[in-house]
Amino acid sequence: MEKILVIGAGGQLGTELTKALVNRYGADAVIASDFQESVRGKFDYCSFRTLNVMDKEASAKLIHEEKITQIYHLAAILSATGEKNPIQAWDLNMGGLLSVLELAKEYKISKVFWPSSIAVFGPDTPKENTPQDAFKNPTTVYGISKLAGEHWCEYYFNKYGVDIRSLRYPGLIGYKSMAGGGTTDYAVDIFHKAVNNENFTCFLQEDTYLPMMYMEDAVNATIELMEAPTTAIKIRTSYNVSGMSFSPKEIYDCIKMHQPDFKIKYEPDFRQSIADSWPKSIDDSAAQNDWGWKAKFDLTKMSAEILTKLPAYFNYNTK
Ligand code: AKB
Repeated sequence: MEKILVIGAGGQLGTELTKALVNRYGADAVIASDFQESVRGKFDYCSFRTLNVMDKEASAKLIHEEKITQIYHLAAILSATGEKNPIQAWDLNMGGLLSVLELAKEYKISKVFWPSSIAVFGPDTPKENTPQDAFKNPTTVYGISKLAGEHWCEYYFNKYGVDIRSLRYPGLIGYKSMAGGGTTDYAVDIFHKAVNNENFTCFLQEDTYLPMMYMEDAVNATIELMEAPTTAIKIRTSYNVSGMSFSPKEIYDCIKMHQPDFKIKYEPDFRQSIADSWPKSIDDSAAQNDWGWKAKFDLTKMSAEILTKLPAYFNYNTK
């Protein structure tokens, strides 16, 4: 039987991916883990273990005792938070990955998933329809760690046969978690402000286009990649995946159609230069061709769904 360990399960992606894995493989097949004990309550439907991925001994013990066969390693410090403490971001993002790769080799883990990001690209990357193999000169410590991580993943596949698979996520937008310190996270926050009838101050300029993806698409992409036959996986660094692209003005206009009184103002800060260094849209033809990827949500469909479901999920009183 497969036994799946999700590391960093309490974050934005982990919260939804863990649930999807349990729905698919059953509660007995999944262990959620996070270094924060406080997220335990999110996982009343499966086992939860407190785990700091930097503690290699504790990770090894858990993998050994629970006979783990697959790992989804999601723990990371995102772009904006990473710029406030670059060394800490590097230590966690690189140290965590290297520890998981070593353990995967040692314990013969059958499959590992590790998220990369559009942050691997930089100011000299073509901005429109950014190709899979485009030039990469990341300017954030997060992007540098993701680019190095992609090469480590490929190295462990080539050298040790570790079946590690990865996606370069765009900004992920869901309604089940608060924003997590990313540059794209304004597009998570904006919904919370809108449903609470508060004004929104956006830290990016109104015309800043970025690639984004609804969480349901991100979860599906992840599971589809992990279930694809090994022979279909031609890229062992990380796959470009595309969902939608929009600017702050466009998402605001979309929300305003549902909430006509909603107000926004723009106060760009240090995150503007991070956003400016990233692509505006992504070419994901390799993912489409190799394992059949196709996103289902556009901005309109995503916004309607979030505005409907968010208030009840967070128990907001939105009279
Ligand atoms: C971030 O903004 O840092 C992340 C990402 C694009 O990887 N959402």
